[in-house]
Amino acid sequence: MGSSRGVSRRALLASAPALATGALLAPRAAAAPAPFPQPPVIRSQGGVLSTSLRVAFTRGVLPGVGNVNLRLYNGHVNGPTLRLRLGDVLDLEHVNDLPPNPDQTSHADHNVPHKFNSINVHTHGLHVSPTGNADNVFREFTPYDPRNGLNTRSYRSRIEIPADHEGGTFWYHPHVHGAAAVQLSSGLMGALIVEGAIDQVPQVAAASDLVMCVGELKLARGQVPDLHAEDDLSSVPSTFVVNGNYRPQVRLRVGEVQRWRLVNASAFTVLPIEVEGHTLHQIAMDGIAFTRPVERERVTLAMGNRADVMIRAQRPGNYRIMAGDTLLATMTVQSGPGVRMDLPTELPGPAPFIDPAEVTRRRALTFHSDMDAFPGQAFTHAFRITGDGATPATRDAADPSDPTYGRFDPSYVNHTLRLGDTEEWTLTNDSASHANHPFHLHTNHFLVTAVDGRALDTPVWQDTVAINKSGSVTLRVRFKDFPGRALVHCHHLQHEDRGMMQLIEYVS
Ligand SMILES: [Cu+2]
Repeated sequence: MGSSRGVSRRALLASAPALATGALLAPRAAAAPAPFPQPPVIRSQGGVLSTSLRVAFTRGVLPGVGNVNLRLYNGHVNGPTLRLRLGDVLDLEHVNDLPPNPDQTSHADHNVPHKFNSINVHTHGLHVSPTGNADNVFREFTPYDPRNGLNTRSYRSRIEIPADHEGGTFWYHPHVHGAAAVQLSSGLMGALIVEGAIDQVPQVAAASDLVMCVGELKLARGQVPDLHAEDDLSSVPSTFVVNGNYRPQVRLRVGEVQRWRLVNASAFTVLPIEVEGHTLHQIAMDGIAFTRPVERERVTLAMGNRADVMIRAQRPGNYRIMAGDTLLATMTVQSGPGVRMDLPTELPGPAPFIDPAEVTRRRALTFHSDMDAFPGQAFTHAFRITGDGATPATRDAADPSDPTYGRFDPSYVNHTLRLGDTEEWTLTNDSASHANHPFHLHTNHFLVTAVDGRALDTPVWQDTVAINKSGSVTLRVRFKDFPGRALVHCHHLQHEDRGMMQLIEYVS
């Protein structure tokens, strides 16, 4: 198999048989001293990372939270960390051991949540092919179901990482339209690391390299409620976990510098992350290195965003790692002998620049939500993307007030994007009161040049960007080398599942 497991322990869910014998969690203190509980790490060997991700309901005790029964990768909240090098192949077997879908394979309205037991995989942020067996989110890995003649539960994906890919922090999760919010709320996510030039920077190489993948579980009596009728996951209480652990502790010595790979794997919540008494030195955003570190008191990550930050431990004590009012983890700076470690001053990231003269086409998209578009139906809200390329209404194509206007249609290509072109998109959130809508483009990073009408002093390469309430974002993007169909969507996954998504097609 060519994989190796990391040595550090983390909160493991006991499988059902283990639970029956009373064996739950190995206390973390009994393991080798680890700076922070990390998911198991699976590395590529000889240019290939080959492993199996099995998704099944797993019953057990999540320490600090209680009894749970969740759809999980390999029995853990938060899947393994996949660690690759430039030019490697990611060769995954996906085993779907979930029960058959009660609602079978189709649904009358595609934008009503459904098919919670079908999975697939999206390698969020990777610049790889979106077609075939690669980062193709239109595949559906159904569970074994004798009723529909599908007699397999094993699927493969093969994703080639280009040799000139950026080195950085990415992540993976299932991306079946209609099921994404339920499945991420159940703990189906994991970090994906591509090693690259940033890891060779001496001060970065000297620092402990820790994943902090923040998930938001939606638990009602230990389970994620399937959405039926008026059930709405937004109203289910949130339990935030870091690498699958509830409020874990990270330890540093005085003066120690660590590199943290922050991942917002929540389906619902923007995370303004800060550490009491400490400054964060951001070195990368969404897997792309900066050209030099940027000091921040707070790093705000929309759903899907990642930030690599470095932190230098100050005086001994306990410090809270917060996301707004939510305690995510604790940082303990140990008393005793300190160390002297340096922060980097220069980084190898690409210049944050696309010449506006390159832009050959402009598009304007509006993220629009209506609270009572479908009165009397199970799901009354409509989440749409209007403006250029909007999906015609299915009821009455000539009537833009038809509530089906602007919602995802898997058979309608909203935007044809020519490889080699450079475009400028303006994204608007026309709601003053409703949520922030994080925009995510598959396959290509974009350069955010303006937020809420103000040009950024230093534009930022991103693959996901928050569009604030009554706000806007301007971005420039070059469509590079991979033809095929892919998606743009809101990364509030309940909005995505209900239609705030568009089909794009990259063409040669
Ligand atoms: Cu949204």
